[in-house]
Amino acid sequence: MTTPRTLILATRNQGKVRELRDPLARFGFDVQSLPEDFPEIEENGTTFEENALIKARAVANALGVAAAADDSGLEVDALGGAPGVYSARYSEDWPAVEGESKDERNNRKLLAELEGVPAEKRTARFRCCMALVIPGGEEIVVSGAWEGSIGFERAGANGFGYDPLFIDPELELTGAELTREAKMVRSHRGKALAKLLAEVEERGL
Ligand code: ITT
Repeated sequence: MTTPRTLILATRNQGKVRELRDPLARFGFDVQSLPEDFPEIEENGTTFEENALIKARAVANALGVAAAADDSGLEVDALGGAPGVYSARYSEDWPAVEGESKDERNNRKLLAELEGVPAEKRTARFRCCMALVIPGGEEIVVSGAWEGSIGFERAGANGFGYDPLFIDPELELTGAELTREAKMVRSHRGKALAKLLAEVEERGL
C-alpha cells in the first residue's frame, strides 16, 4: 500500500482505540477518531455482528469516509452467556458507588453474580465482531473469540473493561496483566483485526 487511506474508528471506547490505532496505522491507514460531536448511535441489534455493522454504516454513510467498528463483549457460561451483547451496559441496573467507573461497576456485578461458582464452572469468552464499511461500497465483517475464565479477584492494571477478571488459561494471567501487544496476540480483537486486514488485502481495498 502506498497511499494511506483515511479510516475512522467508529467507537467512543478509548480502550478499543488504544488497541486498534497502531496496528491499523502500521498497515497503512490514516486512522482518525470519531468526531466529538458525532451523534449517539443507537445499538439496537441483537448480535455483535449487527451492532458492528450498525456503527460502521452510520459513520461511513454520514461522513463519507471508510469506517471501522468493533462490537464486543463477554459471554460467561455460568450466566447463560450473559452479559454478551449487553456487556457495556451490564451493571446499569445497579446502584453506583461514588467515584466508581462503569468498568469497575460491571466487574463488581460480575463477581457478585458468580459468588459461590467454583473455578471449573467459571468458563467464559470474549467475542469481537469488526465491520469495515466503505461508503457506497464494500462491507467486511469478521469475528474473533478468546476463551478463558473469570477469576475470583481483579488482577492487573492494563487493558480495560473486564480485563482484570478475565484469565487466559495458557498464560495464567488476566487480560489486564498483559501488555497491549501480548493481549492483541491472544485476544478476540487481535484475531478479528488480523482477519479484517487479510480481507482488505485480498480484496485490494
Ligand atoms: P462503542 O460502542 O463506542 O465501540 P462500547 O464500550 O459501548 O463502545 P460495546 O458496545 O462493543 O462497546 O461494548 C463492549 C464492552 O465489552 C466494553 O464496554 C467492555 O466492557 C467489554 N469488552 C470488550 N472487549 C473487551 C476487552 O478486550 N477487554 C475487556 N473488556 C472488553
